[in-house]
Amino acid sequence: MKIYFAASIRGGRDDQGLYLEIVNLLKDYGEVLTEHIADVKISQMGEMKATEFIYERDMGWLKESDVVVAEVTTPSLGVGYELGIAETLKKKVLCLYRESPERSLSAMVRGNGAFEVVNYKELEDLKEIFDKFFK
Ligand code: 6IA
Repeated sequence: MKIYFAASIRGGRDDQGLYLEIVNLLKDYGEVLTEHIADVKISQMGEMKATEFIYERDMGWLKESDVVVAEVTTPSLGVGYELGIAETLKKKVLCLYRESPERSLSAMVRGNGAFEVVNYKELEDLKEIFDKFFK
């Protein structure tokens, strides 16, 4: 099972520690192609490689993946783009969102029947969510 994990980079890195924990959990279900998303060395400025290289590499991994898991709490243009491509490629998609009174998930994600969108509160909730999704 090849898993494409998508999460915010330029959109903001406040949840980087959580991304690391999610990647570690996902490794119980398959190979995570995009492990670098959780890398503490990738700041909000992103990975220090040519943007064209990153785009081509990430799109290659997206095509190769069996499923896409996206942490969508921090809004990110890149994640939104990847989700649109994943839908076109007919990938199975799980979006993870932490609800809070001061924000609301985009209707393009929440309202899209092609995605499974799940609210969660903390890391401990994810095992059950993943067990169901990967079953
Ligand atoms: O718009 P964002 O940067 O928040 O988009 C994040 C999403 O796009 C992630 O799910 C990644 O798969 C992908 N992505 C965007 N930028 C990068 C990156 N470096 N390295 C790896 N994946 C990326 C940023 C650019 C750098 C040349 C400064």
